[in-house]
Amino acid sequence: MRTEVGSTVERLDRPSAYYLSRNKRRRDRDDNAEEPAEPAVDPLANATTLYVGNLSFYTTEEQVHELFSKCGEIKRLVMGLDRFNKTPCGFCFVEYYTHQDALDCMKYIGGTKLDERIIRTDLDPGFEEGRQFGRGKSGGQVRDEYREDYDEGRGGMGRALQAE
Ligand code: GTA
Repeated sequence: MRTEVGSTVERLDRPSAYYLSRNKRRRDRDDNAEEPAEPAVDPLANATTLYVGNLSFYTTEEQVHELFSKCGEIKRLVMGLDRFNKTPCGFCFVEYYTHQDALDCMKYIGGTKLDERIIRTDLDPGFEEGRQFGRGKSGGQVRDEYREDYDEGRGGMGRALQAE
C-alpha cells in the first residue's frame, strides 16, 4: 500500500457542498410551502463521520483503517458495497469519536493519495443502514454508471457504456 499523507492537492476542510446543496433544495421547496419552514439546523456542526470517495475497488478495509487511524481512533468503518454483488464499489464511511478528529482528517488526509488515487473526504451527518450500498442502476455508485473514461481501479468503462 502506498499512502502519501501530506501531499494535499486541494483543501477540503470546508462545509460539505453535497449537504449544503441538498439543504438549499429543501429550503427552496419550503419557501413555496404554506407551513413555515423549520429553522435551519446545520447537520454537520458536530459531525464525526466522513464520506470517503474515489477509492479503488481493490483498496481493502485494512488499508483504509491504517490510513484514517492517523487522525484519531476510528469508531466505525463501513465499506461501500455494490448492492447486488456486495463487493467494494469505491467509497466508505469513517466514523471517529470526536468532531475534531473528523476535521483533522479533512485537513490532512482528504486530497492525499491511497493506492495511487486522490481520495475525497466530505463531512457527513452520520451513517444509516442502507447508505453503504451504491445507488446506481447496476448496483455501484451513480458516478460509475455515467463515466466516459476508462478507470482500471473502478471497473474499467462506465457501466452504462459497458451495457451498450
Ligand atoms: N456525505 O459527497 C458526498 C457523497 N457522495 C458523492 C455520495 N455519498 C456522499 N455522502 C457525503 N458526501 O449513501 C453517499 C450517498 C450514499 C452513498 C452512495 O454515498 O449518500 P451514490 O451511489 O449516489 O454515490 O451514493 P455517487 O455516485 O458518488 O453520488 P452522487 O452524488 O449520486 O453522484 C452523482 C454523480 O454521478 C454526479 O456528480 C455525476 O458525476 C454523476 N452523474 C449522475 N447522473 C449523471 C448523468 N445523468 N450523466 C452523467 N453523470 C451523471
